[in-house]
Amino acid sequence: LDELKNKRITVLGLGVSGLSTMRFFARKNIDFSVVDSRETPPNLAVAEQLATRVHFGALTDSVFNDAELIVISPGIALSNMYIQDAIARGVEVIGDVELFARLNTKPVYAVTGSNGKSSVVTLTYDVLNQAGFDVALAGNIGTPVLDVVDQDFDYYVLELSSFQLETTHSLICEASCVLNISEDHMDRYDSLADYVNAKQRIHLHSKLAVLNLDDELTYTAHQPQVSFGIKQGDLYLLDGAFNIDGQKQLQTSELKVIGIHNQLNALAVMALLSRLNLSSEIYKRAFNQFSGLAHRCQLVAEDNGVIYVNDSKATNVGATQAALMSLANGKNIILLAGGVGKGADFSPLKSEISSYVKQLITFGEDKEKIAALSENSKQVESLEIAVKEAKESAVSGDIVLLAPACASFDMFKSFEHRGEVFSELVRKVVNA
Ligand code: UMA
Ligand code: ADP
Repeated sequence: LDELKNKRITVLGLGVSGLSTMRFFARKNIDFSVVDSRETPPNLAVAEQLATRVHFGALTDSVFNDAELIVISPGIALSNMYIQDAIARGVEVIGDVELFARLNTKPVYAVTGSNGKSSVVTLTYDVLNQAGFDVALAGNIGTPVLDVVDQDFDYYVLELSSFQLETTHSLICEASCVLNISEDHMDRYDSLADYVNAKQRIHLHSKLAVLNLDDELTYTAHQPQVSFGIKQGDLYLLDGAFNIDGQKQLQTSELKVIGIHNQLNALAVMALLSRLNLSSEIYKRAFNQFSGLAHRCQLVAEDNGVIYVNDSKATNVGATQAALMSLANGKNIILLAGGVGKGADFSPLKSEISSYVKQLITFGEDKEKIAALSENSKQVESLEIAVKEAKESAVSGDIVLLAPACASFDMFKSFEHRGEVFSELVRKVVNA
């Protein structure tokens, strides 16, 4: 902390993590200035009150002139030319998670991956709570890490995005996990390899690396390590049970959320916490009570034998594939997809669509690209029309699934907003 007091610090970005960083510095009586590339960023008034200097609007050559340390928000790429110039001048650029790492003395469990992070960290948090510990859940899931750093928790469970990991160098973990990797955020990375490298940084100072044996991109040379997989690994699934080192620990039916992907998530949780040697009873209680997170494969309504499912959080191809594989019963899915594809290659979806999707209805910015994946597809102008069309063509036994494989911000405020609008529209058509 004393080191920070002697530095000229700039907080870059005024979103959720920028606000938390400012409040942290203010609590510690550390001076800082604030920069945001937007003319009227969120939290502007708080910044004007707490910072010694502010700059709002397009970045210029001079905004970082006197900075010695930049605390950058995850939404801003390190490749930004002004940031690159600053780095070349010797300015240190870190994120809020790195600040947390430098101050924290408590054990940390950290999770990254393309899909399932929030589900896995929430279930990890639930298990530790069942075991009687006082636990903080923070990071990409929503609560910024510096909001909880000062408090006296037994454990920290952190969800970390590739963006956050790019600017994190000294995080020590009791165990760290890369759950799976499929294409995402290709508007920000030059190659899949860059995205993988960012995620693999989670193991840098880990006491136990957790990897997914079914997904080579999660493989690491880091030791010690523990692996999970559907049929292989230190933890795996066999005959309806979770197996650890060849021993049946618990029936998979104890987990109330459906689908193989959720069972794999449960294995990841047990792998992360394996060194704590918690009893099966504790896992059982947590697994029994976990009803899944909102907007992840959530049942919205059942009407005349047709099931409506909201998986608005499927914001990339991998998540949509998982939803189709978990839910389909033959070729019975009417899939609603579309939005902003973030530069993704949608072609991996083709095989699941041909196996499980009887009709594809697409909307939003990338509707044409997705519609091209199937012969039986239709492009529409809004989610409302998509839901109406789906209702008209569905017959008993069908599932109407919103799993867009895209971000939402062309038509909605967030994936939550998209999921709420969908659920509302469904309730309207089924009650009509
Ligand atoms: N922005 C500007 N100019 C700026 C600063 C930000 O235009 O000067 C824009 C960014 O380009 C972005 C938006 O503002 O579009 C938000 O970026 P941010 O860095 O300010 O984000 P925060 O509000 O601080 O929220 C961040 C995470 N957001 C991102 O990584 C984009 C949140 O994850 C996280 O919950 C929060 O910190 C607390 O740790 C959200 C997310 O979408 C849920 N994450 C991505 C994902 O899950 O796929 C990685
Ligand atoms: P994240 O925090 O990584 O976005 P979430 O738990 O919020 O992960 O789930 C995001 C999406 O991925 C949802 O559509 C969910 O159904 C799906 N999903 C969850 N776990 C997995 C998994 N292990 N593999 C693939 N998809 C998954």
